[in-house]
Amino acid sequence: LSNISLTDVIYKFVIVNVAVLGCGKTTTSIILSKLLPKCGHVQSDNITKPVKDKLTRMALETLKDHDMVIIDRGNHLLRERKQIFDEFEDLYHEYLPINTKFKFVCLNYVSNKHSPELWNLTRNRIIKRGDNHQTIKAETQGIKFAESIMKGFINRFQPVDVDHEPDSKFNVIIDLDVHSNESSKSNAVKVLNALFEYYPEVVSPVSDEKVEQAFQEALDHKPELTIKVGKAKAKKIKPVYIGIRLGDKDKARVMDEIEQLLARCAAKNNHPVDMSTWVTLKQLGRIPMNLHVTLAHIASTRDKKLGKIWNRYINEYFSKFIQELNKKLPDELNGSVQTLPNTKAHIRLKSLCISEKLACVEVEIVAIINESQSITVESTNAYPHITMGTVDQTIPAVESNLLLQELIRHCGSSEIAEAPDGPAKNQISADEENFNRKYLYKFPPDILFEDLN
Ligand code: DGI
Repeated sequence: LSNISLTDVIYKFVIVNVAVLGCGKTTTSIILSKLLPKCGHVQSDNITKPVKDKLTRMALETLKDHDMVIIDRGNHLLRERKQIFDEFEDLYHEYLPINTKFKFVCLNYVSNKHSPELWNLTRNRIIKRGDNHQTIKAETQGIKFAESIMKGFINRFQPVDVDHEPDSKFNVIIDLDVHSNESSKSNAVKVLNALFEYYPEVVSPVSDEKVEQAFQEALDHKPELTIKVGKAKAKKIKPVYIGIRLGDKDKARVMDEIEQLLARCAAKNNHPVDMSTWVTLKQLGRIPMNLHVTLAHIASTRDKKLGKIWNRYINEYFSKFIQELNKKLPDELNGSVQTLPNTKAHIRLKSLCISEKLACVEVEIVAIINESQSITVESTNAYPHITMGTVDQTIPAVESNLLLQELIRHCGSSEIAEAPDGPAKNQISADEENFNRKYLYKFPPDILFEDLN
């Protein structure tokens, strides 16, 4: 290394796009690679999986006989930009002389990701492009599908931030516009002018005719590689849980029943009634907006026996409904609660269980009624329940199971708790240390909630 003087340094130029779909990255990249004789173009869309560091390796390979390379990928995330810098540093010596240095040029396509103009222009382009793309087939997969992919990119987009790494590592940032119908041509011209200004030794001026010709040729471009996709093959929805939902009125009624139960027990005055958790939950607004009884949770598929219960709900009872859901867009369904048609459930309140951490109501699922099939009541939870809330967000609702297990096992069975409407005697006996802050109060036997979704 010591033999290499500064004048021996070889500079290579790496042009990095930062954009969302339809900005004209590929079109602009093609124009530039046509007009800059020593400029190569590598495209992430042409890489089949696994991707790993292939794009950087292709760029480095290209730089063996080019001065410049355009990395044609969206790079809409800081992580992707950082990856480029890191990989160049780690890998370049496998391809290029050790005295190579890089000038990183950023083509910044997006100044405001919320701009309606940007959305309209890019959306129209992607629709018009139809299936003429390696992976996004707007025609076969449908406009909605293409839109959902585009929105995903826009939502995740992290703007160029010159003051912080990784973007502070760019040597030059060229701000581009996606406003006009000929944006790719005007953007290519902007890039050529900026490169000429910064690096006149490597870039020469280009005539308008040549730009126009390259633009027209770029618009005619058809991708070489095409990855076959089925119609909206994409993602399938994955239910997270199946449960019985309590509506707003049912929620108010459960809360009222709890208040009454606690008041009755307090009035008896022969057992301690600890209101603190219940009061805390109410004061801190920790009672979930929507209450439910979980019938089956996907986490239970880890267990062979419980997994069978999950499978019966998903693949047997409700499989048709889930198939119907799969016809909708995955993004629309993400995080949503869907109501099964023609299906109602009846439940009965059994006991209120309270610890310092949470409150839950143990329930009996009396029946699940479906118009066209009989459904066996079963739950992946040993003790079906409604979690009424945990005192802080670090305590997951799933802890209800532990409390119920502990309390009910301690009593032997929830059915034989001592006081029918008072706290189970066992909870305040032997194991005082552990149990004096955990209570089980039995509801009267006739509190039914019918026709729940
Ligand atoms: O997803 P990108 O690589 O960012 O976008 P692209 O270059 O593939 O462009 C998307 C579509 O829009 C493609 O069919 C070409 C077309 N297009 C790109 N730039 C322009 C353009 N069409 C017109 N009329 N004018 C442009 O400047």
